[in-house]
Amino acid sequence: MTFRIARIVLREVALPLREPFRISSGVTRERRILLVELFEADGASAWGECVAGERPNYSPETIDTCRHALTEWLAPLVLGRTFPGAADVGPVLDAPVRGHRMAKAALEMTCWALEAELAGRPLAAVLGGARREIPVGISLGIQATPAALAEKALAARAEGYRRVKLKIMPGADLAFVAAVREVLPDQVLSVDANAAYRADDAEHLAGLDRFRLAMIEQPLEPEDLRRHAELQRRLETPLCLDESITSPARAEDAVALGSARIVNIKPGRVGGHGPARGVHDVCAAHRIPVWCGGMLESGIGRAHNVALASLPNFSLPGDLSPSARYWDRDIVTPEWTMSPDGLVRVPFDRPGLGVTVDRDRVDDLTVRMEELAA
Ligand code: NPG
Repeated sequence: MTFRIARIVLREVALPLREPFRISSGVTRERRILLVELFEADGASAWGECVAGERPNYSPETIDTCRHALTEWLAPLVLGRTFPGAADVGPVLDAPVRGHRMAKAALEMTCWALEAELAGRPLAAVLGGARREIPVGISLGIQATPAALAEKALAARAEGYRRVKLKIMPGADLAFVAAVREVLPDQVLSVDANAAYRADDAEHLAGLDRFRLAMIEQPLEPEDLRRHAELQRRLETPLCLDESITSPARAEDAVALGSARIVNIKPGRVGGHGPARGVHDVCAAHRIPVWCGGMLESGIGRAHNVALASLPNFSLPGDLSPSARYWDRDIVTPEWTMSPDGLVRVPFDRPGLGVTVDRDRVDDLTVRMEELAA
């Protein structure tokens, strides 16, 4: 089923988080989110979302670099053009533009939603997924004290989360993890450093082995696969890579070097659903389990992530918390929810994203809008 892209609307919305979210490199209080709406020549439309944040503390890209890349370089490559399918969009963006994966992903993922919409099929099915329910993990930001973190972790367990991930950084690690492990002796726990450590912290990080963590995520710099491999050889706990994995080829390198035993896939980080499936397949071929990360997305980005996470090798709980964890009110209906036993349902009973975008709410939250036409 071919489609021709006639119009692209880029909007920035500002969504206040219910609670500030602190990672090793900074805190997010309000999510400035870039939304993409694509219009097909015959009138069909679809939504997508860019995961880039306000500052370059997670990746070099930001919401502003993404808006620039989309308007100046990426949108002109697709506007007025007819595509045989969404899988053909990524290569068209990659040929003349290096990097800018988050900007590309916003556009590429929206094309998948459009394809699903036009075919009248759920996005999850179009991507090749089959899982009806995905186990959900929560990611807890860095708290002021170990006791405060332990309290949050207990509440998360009571809500049913299947895995509790703790953000760590030098000065907020061993004592914090110890406090949580003490109150939750049997819970699946993991930690995420967002690249806050250096190779010579290996001895210190080995101190985490005693907490029986499911994984230590992204301890070192994203570029540094070799030192992750050296660190993995010193630790019992599996390493998981997030920021480091930017493409299927990087995933292959990481596996070949032994840099990770688990991979976090965020389609918005790797350039879209096409490359995300590529990373998934590389990992599946090497028996490396994957899970779907989150970037404090609105319900639109969450719909894309949930659909992707229905693929077979997503065998570990994803950062797919329900809408109410982040927002007083989401921009989609129905909002994303989690069952009492920690599962999110994949909307296989509805075409496209499986949720409806609340246009009035989006309009209310829009702080900037741009329309690009062929
Ligand atoms: O539940 O969506 C969520 C947040 C999951 O911890 C989470 N995201 O490093 O994976 C990450 C982290 C993050 C959040 C990174 C915000 C950057 C900004």
